[in-house]
Amino acid sequence: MEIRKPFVAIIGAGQVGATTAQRILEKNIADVVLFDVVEGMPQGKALDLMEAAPLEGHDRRAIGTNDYKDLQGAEIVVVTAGLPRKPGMSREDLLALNAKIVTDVCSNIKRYAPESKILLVTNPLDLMTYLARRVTGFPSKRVFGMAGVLDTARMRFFIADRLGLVPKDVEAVVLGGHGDLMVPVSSRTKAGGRPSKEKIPPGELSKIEQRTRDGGAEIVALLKTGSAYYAPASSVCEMVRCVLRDEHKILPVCAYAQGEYGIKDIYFGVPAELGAGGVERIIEIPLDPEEEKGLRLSAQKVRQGVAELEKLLPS
Ligand code: TXD
Repeated sequence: MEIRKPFVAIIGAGQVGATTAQRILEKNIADVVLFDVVEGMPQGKALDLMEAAPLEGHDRRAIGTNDYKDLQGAEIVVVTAGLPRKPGMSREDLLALNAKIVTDVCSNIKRYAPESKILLVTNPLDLMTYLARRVTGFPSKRVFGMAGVLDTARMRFFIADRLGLVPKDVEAVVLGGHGDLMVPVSSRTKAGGRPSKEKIPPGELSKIEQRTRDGGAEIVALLKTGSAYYAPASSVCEMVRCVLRDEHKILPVCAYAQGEYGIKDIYFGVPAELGAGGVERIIEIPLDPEEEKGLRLSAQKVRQGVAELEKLLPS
């Protein structure tokens, strides 16, 4: 089967990778190349997805592969390869293991898809996105990560659930590193067009903030054998669509900060415009002093992580 351009390549055909492929195909966004190191598995999943096409009514194509050559011509490469967390593990515990995998994957992206944009998903997210840029040397706007869209969706759902609203009618912003110090920007959340603060008492709102920070761990503790993938896949799909359709939508993106919010030279969750070029622009929104403080702390933690990561890498 011939894949048609523009297509998306997904590296890692596990839970997040395969579910992302399903969403991209069934929403009719693009053709998909699904890559994994496990022989037969991406081919099997791609074929299974294609056999759903007559029922789902889409005309997209997917192939599975163990050969990096099939990345040639990809418009955007989504990297989900790596290990997920087990109960009790932090995202940072995955650093050394996933750094090796992401280094290998990104060297191959550089070789076979040098013009592509790279969307990182593998944890620890901010550090793996930094690593992807370092390994490929791609311009920073072409390398970015998914976390804030997911964390924001979680917060939106929790607020909607509390107020009995339709989740899509709740707006929220979650910024910072994708870890325990992420910053739910409650001053910016809106439910049914009104600030959430008007509808939810402060104590309850801060519980929702904490549940958002713990959102990944809550699912890991329930599943016991892996981490979340339905909402992560929806989040990746949203970002991929913005790029392929050059939407310039503003989303929380793990992007390379170059002085915005007083943060420099690290990958970090900030509001950004996503378009055909990748991260077209980082947007600075007003924050209240507590949120600014939280953002600085979160940036410090990411910076420490980058220092740890650098120790593992050849200079
Ligand atoms: O918000 C976010 N960014 C995240 C991140 C949300 C959810 C999951 N998040 C992270 O994504 C998670 O912590 C993991 O680091 C990755 C992938 O999670 P997933 O749940 O999809 O893990 P799986 O099901 O174990 O799939 C990983 C696949 C698996 O099929 C392996 O065979 C494959 O990665 N793998 C590789 N593929 C290509 N190349 C190499 N070297 C490789 N090594 C493993």
